[in-house]
Amino acid sequence: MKSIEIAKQFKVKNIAKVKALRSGLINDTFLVYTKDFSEPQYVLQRINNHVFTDVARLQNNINKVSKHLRKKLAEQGEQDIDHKVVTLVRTQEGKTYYTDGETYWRMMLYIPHAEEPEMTPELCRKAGVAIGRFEKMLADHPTKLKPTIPHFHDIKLRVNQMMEAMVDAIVNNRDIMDMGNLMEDLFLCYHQYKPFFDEFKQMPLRVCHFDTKISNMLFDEQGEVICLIDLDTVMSGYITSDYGDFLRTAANFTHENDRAYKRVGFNMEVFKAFTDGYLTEMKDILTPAEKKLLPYGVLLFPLMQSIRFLADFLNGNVYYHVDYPKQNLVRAKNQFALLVSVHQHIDEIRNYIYSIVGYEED
Ligand code: GN1
Ligand code: MG
Repeated sequence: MKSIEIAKQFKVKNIAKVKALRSGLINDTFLVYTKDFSEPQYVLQRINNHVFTDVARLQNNINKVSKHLRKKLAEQGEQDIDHKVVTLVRTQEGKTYYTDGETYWRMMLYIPHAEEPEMTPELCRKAGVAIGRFEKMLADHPTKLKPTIPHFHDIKLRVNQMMEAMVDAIVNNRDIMDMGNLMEDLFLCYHQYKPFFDEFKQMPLRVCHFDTKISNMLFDEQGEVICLIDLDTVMSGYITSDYGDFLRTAANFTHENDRAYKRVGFNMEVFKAFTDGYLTEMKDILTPAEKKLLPYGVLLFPLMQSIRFLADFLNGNVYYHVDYPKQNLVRAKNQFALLVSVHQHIDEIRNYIYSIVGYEED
C-alpha cells in the first residue's frame, strides 16, 4: 500500500500529499500535508517491527507517557499542549497504530519547530534541563513501563551478542579483516569497568527516554527546547541511559559516521554544560547509587554503541541502515575512539559530577 493510502487509515481529513523524510536508523518517517496548510500537519511513521516486535506494547507505552506529560504540562499552565508533547492520532477504528498484517504504522501531530540549531555548550545545557524535566515529570508515573526492547541497555547481553556475532561471521566466512583488535580492546575495557556496571542494579528504575540524542529534541526559533520526540524506547530503566547516551552523541567532537577517527574526542565543555543543566533538575531526587554511578554512564554508552555497531557489522548489517558495507565497522571504530577519550577524562568527569551532587567516595 502507498504511504498516502496508509495515511488515510487515520482520522485525518483532506490529505494532499505525503513526503518521505530522511529517516533515523530504525523507522521510516513521512510528513503529511493537508489541503488547507502549507506546513505539514502530521507525521506518519512506519514502525520497524523487526526491532520493535511488540508494536501494541510500544504504542501503549507512548500513549501512557504522553498522557502523563500532558497532565503535567496542563498543571504547569502550559498553552497549546498538542504541540508541546508527542500526540498520537488514532486510526479510523480508534487504534493507536495501523497494520496491514505485514507493516505497522502510526501517526502523530506535527510539531512546528526550527531547524536544529548549532550545537553549543549553551544549547547542551538547555538539553540537559529538558531531559531532567522529562524524567522529573515522569517520576510519579503510576506504573512501571514494560520494555519495548527487553535488556536494551544491558551491557552484559551486548557483549555476549558481539561474541555470538563473531562466531556467526567466521562460520559464514564474512570479510572481517579490517576490524583489527577492536573486539579484544572492547572486551578489555568492559572488564576494567565491569565492577561499576555490576552495581547499576542498585539504582531505582525510572521512566526514561532511552534515545536522548539531540536530533530527538525539537527547538523553537529562540533556541529553546520544545519537547523530546521519538518515544519508541520510553520504558523503565536507569537514568544513566538518558544521561550517557546524550553525551555519547553531543559531546563527540564529530558525528558517529565520521571515518576520520582523529577528529573523534570527548568534549569536556559540552559535558560540563549538559551536566549543569541536567543536575539543576535532577540533583535533589537522585539516590546515592545514582550519584555514584552517573560518571560510569558516560563511559558505558560509547562502549555499548561500539559493541552494538561491531556486532551488526559481524552479523552482515541486519539491524542498522547502512550506506556502504563497512559503515557499521566505521561507526564501531568511531565510538571506540570516543570511549578511549572518555576513559582518559574519567577522573575529571567523576570529580565534576561528585562536586555538584555532593557525593563523597568511601
Ligand atoms: C538507533 O534509529 P535511531 O537513530 O533513533 C538505536 C539507538 C542507537 C542509535 C545509534 C531502537 O536509534 O539505540 O543509539 O541508533 N535505536 C534502537 O545511532 O536500537
Ligand atoms: Mg530512536
